[in-house]
Amino acid sequence: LTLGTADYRPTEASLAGHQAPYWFQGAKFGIFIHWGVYSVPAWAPVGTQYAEWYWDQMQDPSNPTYAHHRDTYGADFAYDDFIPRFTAEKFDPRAWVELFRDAGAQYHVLTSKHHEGFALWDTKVSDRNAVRLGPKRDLVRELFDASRRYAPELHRGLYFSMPEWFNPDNPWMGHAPRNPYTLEPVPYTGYTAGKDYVRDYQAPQMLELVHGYDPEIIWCDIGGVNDSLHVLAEYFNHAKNRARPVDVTVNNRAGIAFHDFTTPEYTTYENTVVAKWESSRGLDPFSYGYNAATPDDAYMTADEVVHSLVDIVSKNGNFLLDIGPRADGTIAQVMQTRLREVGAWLEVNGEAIYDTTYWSRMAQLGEDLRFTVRPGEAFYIHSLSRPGAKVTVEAPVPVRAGDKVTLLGHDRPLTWTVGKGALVIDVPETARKTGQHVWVFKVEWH
Ligand code: FUL
Repeated sequence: LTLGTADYRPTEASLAGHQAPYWFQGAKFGIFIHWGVYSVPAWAPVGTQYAEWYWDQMQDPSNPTYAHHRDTYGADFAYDDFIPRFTAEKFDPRAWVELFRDAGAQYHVLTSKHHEGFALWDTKVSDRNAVRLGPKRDLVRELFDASRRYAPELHRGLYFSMPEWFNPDNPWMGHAPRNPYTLEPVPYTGYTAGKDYVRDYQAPQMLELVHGYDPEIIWCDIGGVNDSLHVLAEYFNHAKNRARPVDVTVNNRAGIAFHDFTTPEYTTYENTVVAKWESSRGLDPFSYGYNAATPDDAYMTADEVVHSLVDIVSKNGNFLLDIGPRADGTIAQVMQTRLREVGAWLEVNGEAIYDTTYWSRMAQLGEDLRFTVRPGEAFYIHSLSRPGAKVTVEAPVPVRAGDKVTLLGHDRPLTWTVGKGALVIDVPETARKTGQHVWVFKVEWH
């Protein structure tokens, strides 16, 4: 006897029955990883986006990358000549997933293939991949295996670029690669031209990921030509019809109208948006991929990360924070330190973040206060600045006589009053002196 819901069909109407699952709603914080051949040159002019766009930018004589490449590597050095230098020789997937877990993240999303078209998994439809070339390892498989084994509480996702800039078969956005200085054609290493881009290449690759790696998130990028109605119906059916069904999700960049969540990039929404959303950005102020030219002190501080996280969560968003590992698989110390600092804050304050929901007001306007709710249990007041002797939340506030008010990280209940519906919490000096990044007051409903 088989019980279960009907399969999804490849139509917008059928897919519209799918929503971002509860775990994704509650997860709030994930780690994005941009890793590929671009991690070898690892360069963009500081102050401009994005280092993973190196190949595109080196084609453009008006971009500093054009001269940088010629001066550093020579005019005959093709982008694909970086592939053998993408070694992953120090890639320690266990250390990666333990770092993500220590950061307090609930999921990770790795670039399975970026616009450069180099697949990090063992794709059968092209030799342009990390098993045949470069590392000679299935990097997606290794990360997912380590994640399941050493950090099983994390959810696993994969980014996938729908187009490839220089795929000769890509009818949209693609054109065969050329030497930028001579405009002579250069090979698209590992790839055999003459395929139907969507039917014989893009859709089969996405289905290889679905069936071979069981990602819980597919994070498509750019959209454009696609067979996403079929691919996503198959993705959802595969996930729900497994012996142990999984709840999976997809973003809004698959090239069709249907999506589970939207994806503001290096920005957030101004107010609460009830339809699920996820904001992403790098720890690097201008890049997802590693930019070796970025000085350590330019990276986001833990203060900035925690403030962003709290602000985003108060408006119903998730925060997908990106790091760019080096070509050898190591993660710069500054990135590790920031992630661990964020994790230390979440260790104390995570109950005000994970599995919470937004309140009727996301913020107290003009003040550094943000709000979250744990339905039926507690109301949280996040102060983005170090509190003074009193914290005042304007009326109406969901607090009644007998409720307990505390500052997370401090054991002692705080005294409070309600006057004209506004809540005034007395913050003792000991509480004011400790803590960092964001101070969270908890109103525990009785
Ligand atoms: C963008 C890409 O072009 C960027 O390189 C990055 O991957 C970002 C998440 O999505 O559209």
